[in-house]
Amino acid sequence: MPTQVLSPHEISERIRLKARELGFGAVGVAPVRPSAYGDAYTRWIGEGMHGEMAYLAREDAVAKRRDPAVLVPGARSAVVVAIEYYNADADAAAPADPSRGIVARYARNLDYHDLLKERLIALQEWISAELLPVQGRAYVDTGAVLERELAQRAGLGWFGRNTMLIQPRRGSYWFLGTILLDVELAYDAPFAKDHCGTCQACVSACPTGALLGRDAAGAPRMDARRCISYLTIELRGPIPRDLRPLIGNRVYGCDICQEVCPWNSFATPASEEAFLAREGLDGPSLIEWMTMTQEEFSARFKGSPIKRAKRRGLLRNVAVALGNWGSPDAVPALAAALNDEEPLVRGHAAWALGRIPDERPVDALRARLEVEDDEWVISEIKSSLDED
Ligand code: B12
Ligand code: SF4
Ligand code: SF4
Repeated sequence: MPTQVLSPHEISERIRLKARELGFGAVGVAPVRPSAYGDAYTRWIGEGMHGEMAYLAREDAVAKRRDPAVLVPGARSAVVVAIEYYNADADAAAPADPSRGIVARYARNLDYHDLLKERLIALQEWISAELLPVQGRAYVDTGAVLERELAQRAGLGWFGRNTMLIQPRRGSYWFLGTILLDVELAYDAPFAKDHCGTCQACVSACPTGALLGRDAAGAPRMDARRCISYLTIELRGPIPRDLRPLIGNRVYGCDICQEVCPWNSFATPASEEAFLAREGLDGPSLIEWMTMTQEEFSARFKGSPIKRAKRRGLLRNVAVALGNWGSPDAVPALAAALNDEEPLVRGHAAWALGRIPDERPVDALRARLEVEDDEWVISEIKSSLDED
């Protein structure tokens, strides 16, 4: 039990110090209030820009996002933390090599959800034990919380045109986490400035046109249905045919709009070893990944965010990347994938084979067409054979 009576200012200051001790590189405290941008969020959902991420559109979840006090009744303060996960490409040539895949930086080692959540719970327990009794809940990514808005309100940074929360002189390769607490604290000033200025680098660099610039009110807008991160991680079914060629060799997530952001020239490698690339995830061979069995997938991605896509989702992405490479070297792996037990993998392998200027794909596609019974896969095969 806490033994001394501290002022709200002292409490907030000690929370900041403790959060830093726990490894969070940035921390701020914000009052819990209804979202200032609730209408913008609802409009975004209304326009269908969330695609198949139905959890973002559920009525109860929208109400919680619009007001954190609906999510955690009695919540009055939000402690918002950030932790850096940047890691440079160990082999600088890998991203430009179309025979190798690019995994987004956040997914090159352990899943951040577990690590951040554990530390946030430790922080909350420490507050109760050392400062004052509190009730609350910790959230990392998956809760019905507009994390970037709370971060901006807690003074951490601004909403970049790429929609990321950017910290001045630190960049955007930072995970966010929040604890909603039922006590009044002393608050940081919200981050007021927009440091994007006239820069449009992210909008121009996005290969799929997912970034739509700012709206009249200044909100950065994205059509998530076109974002490679959505297409390679969140989307469960086939990737729309017109978007496949634009994905290049990005097999899990995408960092392009962060890579081109001048504020990320300040990024420094993560101090947390859990976020530095583990072997095999920095520029993996696409051909090798295309032949991955379920056992290999489970062993290789133990504790990794990549598990979220499941084997069939990852191999779908790898097939697309191989099709974009278009090399005859990829034919044996793709022809084998035509017989995969997952229709999703077979269909994308068929698409990829159709992009390789070689005779062997035609034979493999014809042979598969004779035995294929999935309507969608048949349509992909026929389209690759120019028979549709
Ligand atoms: C859904 C989601 C996605 C979707 C949609 C992304 C998007 N831009 O909305 C997809 C799958 C595409 C995605 C991709 C990525 N994601 Co994501 N994602 C989320 C999630 C779960 C919800 C985001 C959301 O609600 N989007 C809906 C939009 C409308 O809300 P918003 O982005 O907060 O936008 C606000 C502004 O528009 C603002 N606004 C409205 N009007 C106005 C007016 C003015 C003047 C201003 C300034 C602002 C403003 O209000 C909105 C609501 O608060 C959050 C976690 C969370 N619970 O918040 C992580 C989160 C945003 N993702 C994260 C990450 C790391 C990524 C990726 C980098 C992963 C990768 N490498 O592939 C990419 C980045 C792509 C990108 N450019 O955004 C981090 C971002 C950290 C940061 N520094 O910003 C988060 C916070 C997770 C975390 N806990 O760390 N993600
Ligand atoms: S993550 Fe990639 S696809 Fe998504 S908005 Fe940024 S650049 Fe575009
Ligand atoms: S690239 Fe330019 S416009 Fe985009 S978020 Fe960074 S500073 Fe803003």
